[in-house]
Parts: sequence; C-alpha cells; structure tokens
Amino acid sequence: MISGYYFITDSTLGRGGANDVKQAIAAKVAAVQYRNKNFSSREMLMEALELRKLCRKTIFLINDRVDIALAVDADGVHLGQDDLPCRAARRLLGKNKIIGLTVHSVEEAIAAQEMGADYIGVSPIFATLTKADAGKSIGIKGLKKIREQVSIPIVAIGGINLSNALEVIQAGADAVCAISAVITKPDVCAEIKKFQALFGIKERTLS
Ligand code: TZP
Ligand code: MG
Repeated sequence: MISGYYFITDSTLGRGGANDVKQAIAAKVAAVQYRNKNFSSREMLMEALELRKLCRKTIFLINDRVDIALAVDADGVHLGQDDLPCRAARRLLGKNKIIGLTVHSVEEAIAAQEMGADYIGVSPIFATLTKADAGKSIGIKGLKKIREQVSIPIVAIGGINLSNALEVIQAGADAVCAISAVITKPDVCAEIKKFQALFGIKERTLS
C-alpha cells in the first residue's frame, strides 16, 4: 500500500508548498503528507484544500489533524504519540481512511499495529536537525527489531539521505522520507526519483 518515497511538506524549512508537491507527484511518491506546524486552523484548511486538488491520484494525508483531514476529504492522517489516539481517530474517520502512527520503539510499534494503524512511521532512524524534538535515533538495529515484530508497512524517517537509504530499505522499511536531503535541492522531482530508483519504482497510480 505505502511503498517508495513518502513526501512530507515541511513548514520549518519554508518549503513544501504547491510547487514542491507538484514535483513530488511527478516523481510518483507513495504519499504526500501535509504537515504545517505554523499555520492557524483556517490557513491549514485553505492550503490542504489546494493540495488535495493536486493529489487526485496520490495518497494525501494530513499530519496531526483529524478535523482537517475530514474537512478536505483527505485519504487519511498521520498521528504522533501525543495526538488523538488511533482508536479515537478511527471512530471519526471510519475504516476506509488511512491512519499512520509515529513510533519510537518496538513496544509502540506493536501497540500501533494492535490499535489498527495502517502503517507506522519509525522515527528518527538517524540524528536529524529538521525536527527539534525528534528524540533519540533508533538506528538500523532498532528498525530491524521493529520489522521483525510488525507486518504493517513501515515508513522510515529522520536523517535519511541517498548515502544511507538503501541500508534503511534493506533493514525492512517499505517507504522512506528524507526531508532536508530532498527539499534543499534545486530539482526536487529529480532528487526524489533517485530514492525511488532504490526501490525500483518507475510508475505508480493510486488503485
Ligand atoms: N518526523 C520525525 S523526524 C522528522 C519528522 C518530520 C524530520 C526528518 O527530516 P530529515 O531532514 O529527513 O532528517
Ligand atoms: Mg503529530
């Protein structure tokens, strides 16, 4: 369901608006996650509506906000450990929407699967400057341990770049997200395609 490069809009680096999302879609990303920690609810709603229109054939998820996801008919949400619990989000969203949950340990990964998460975001794999409160990196070893314990898709995030992404994929990640390694490059589409090539992905449509 979710495999390949997973795109997250990033308000902290001041990038990830409509232009970057268009480039991500052109690179056939697994999903676009709208993440904005600076906007008011109304500003988020307006931007999410714009991106929803762009993501017609691409999975479109909203970070943190179940209400915004419902309001723009997104394909789902991505939640953290301090956000609305998975079961409450499921009650609001119904069984057909996607719920992704960030986990930092084997215990959280097992709990996420038991609570009905559709995928987990394992974070942070390596040290990152992009998220100040990302916490301690779990490394390739930690990722492998989680892979052994859960069967739902794993999106790996945090400090991933083209030099270490293959190792992350070989450790069992179904998808990877690399924010700074992509968004700081002049050609976002071309950069994402380099990650996609590691998965052997050339073509993708939403089925
Ligand atoms: N969640 C966990 S780490 C992270 C987020 C949003 C930031 C990852 O950014 P980078 O630049 O790929 O390390
Ligand atoms: Mg969150």
